Amino acid sequence: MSAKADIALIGLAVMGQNLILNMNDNGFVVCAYNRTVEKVNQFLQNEAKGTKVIGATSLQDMVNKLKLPRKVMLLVKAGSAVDDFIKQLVPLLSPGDVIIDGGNSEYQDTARRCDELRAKQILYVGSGVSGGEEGARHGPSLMPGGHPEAWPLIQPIFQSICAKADNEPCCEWVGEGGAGHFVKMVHNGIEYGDMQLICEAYQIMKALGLSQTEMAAEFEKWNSEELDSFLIEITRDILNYKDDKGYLLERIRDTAGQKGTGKWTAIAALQYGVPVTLIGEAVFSRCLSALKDERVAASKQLSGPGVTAKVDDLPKFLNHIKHALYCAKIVSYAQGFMLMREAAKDNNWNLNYGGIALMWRGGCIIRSVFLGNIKEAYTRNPQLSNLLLDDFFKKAIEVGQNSWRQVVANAFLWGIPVPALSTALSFYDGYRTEKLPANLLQAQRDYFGAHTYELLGAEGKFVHTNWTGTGGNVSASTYLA
Ligand code: 2AM
Repeated sequence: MSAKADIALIGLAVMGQNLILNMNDNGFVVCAYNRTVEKVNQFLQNEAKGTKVIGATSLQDMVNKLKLPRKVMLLVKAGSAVDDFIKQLVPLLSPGDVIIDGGNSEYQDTARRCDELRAKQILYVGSGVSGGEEGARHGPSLMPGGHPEAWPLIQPIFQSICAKADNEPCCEWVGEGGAGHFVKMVHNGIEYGDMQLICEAYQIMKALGLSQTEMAAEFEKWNSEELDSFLIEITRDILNYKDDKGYLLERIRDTAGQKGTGKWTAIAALQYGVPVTLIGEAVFSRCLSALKDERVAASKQLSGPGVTAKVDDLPKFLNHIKHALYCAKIVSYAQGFMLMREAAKDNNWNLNYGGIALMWRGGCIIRSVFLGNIKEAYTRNPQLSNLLLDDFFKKAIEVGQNSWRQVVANAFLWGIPVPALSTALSFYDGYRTEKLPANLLQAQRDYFGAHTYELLGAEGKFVHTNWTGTGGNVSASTYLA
């Protein structure tokens, strides 16, 4: 039989199946394969019935059915499953063939695999795929990176199946090595931040005594304004959702799960030394929520301010909450882009920040009108050093910052936790502060550890002071604190 498939896809869980059907809808012939081979036939006889999808009974069979250069996409569990398949595939492939990992792999794993396969002349791609099952089926956001020679080979397929925003594909080449998976990781971190901010807004509204219907109406309104986004929209629907026992939301246990990509973003932020504080707080908030039993016990022992949340003008305060959420969201994205910028420097990636905003504009979980504004900011100035310095966002914070301060200050006085809203405000105030108290910090470090400091006006020259007269004049050059 002559080779006829445009691409093979390994991994027939929901995401894999939906991507195959999406490729099929777009006119590509896909060869499906799975570790548990029975699933191939099940898929062909059910979900893929009546399509052009073909199946393979073994990896060799799959490879034989592929047009040259071969393209094989993996949608299997991140980790050793990816390495196992690569190991089995390499002897069956030829130089110039492409392997794509569409799972949630760690970007350093992708960088390593890309290097290892480059040596074997296999073009490796690690691609972020976002949008959940729906996105995979009807148009995900795709963030491919890896061996650049693979891009022209997979571009027609990727840019056909992806989401479109303002008629442009939400898929562009991200960069070398692990760039695609890094950008996907930051996307997921930002998703954690967006969700946490919405949860804090909900918590404040609840404390103010709003009913779920009233909250849903508020989210509905926000969704027609600058916060127009998938996450605001689903929050409205969740608030409105009732089953036979009434509203479901209040019956859901308040302990958040996580699969790790938010944590990876926070770890990367610490490693690169970038203050991605909001995502960090979002991850820690999930950790705190998971301590349900401890919280229940503590709630009986630890006192709060003993006041009830109350405002004179509720509609006005709800508008404050909206502005607070919007301003904090601007900070969160500014921080995420700061992280990508630093990682790009370190890894020699030439990241296109406007292109990344466009990739996230549609198809994925954080899709929003806001990302269109970010895209425009980078179109106005591709060298923009920080989103906060773009005129559009500068203005938005000017308009919203008093509201933001009202919400954070009141939440603190009422004893309502707002870790993401408040850390964003502290970051904003820190970022715009010309002189931070780090002069004292440097003095302390020099006092106890002779770590030296620079004098204003003599930067680059490190000096030590014998603060007590007994510590000596020798500076520490190796010990770090
Ligand atoms: P399976 O159907 O044979 O379990 C999501 O779990 C997908 O990843 C499934 O297609 C699953 O295959 C595959 N998968 C999970 N762990 C795997 C492993 N260690 N090796 C190969 N495939 C794996």
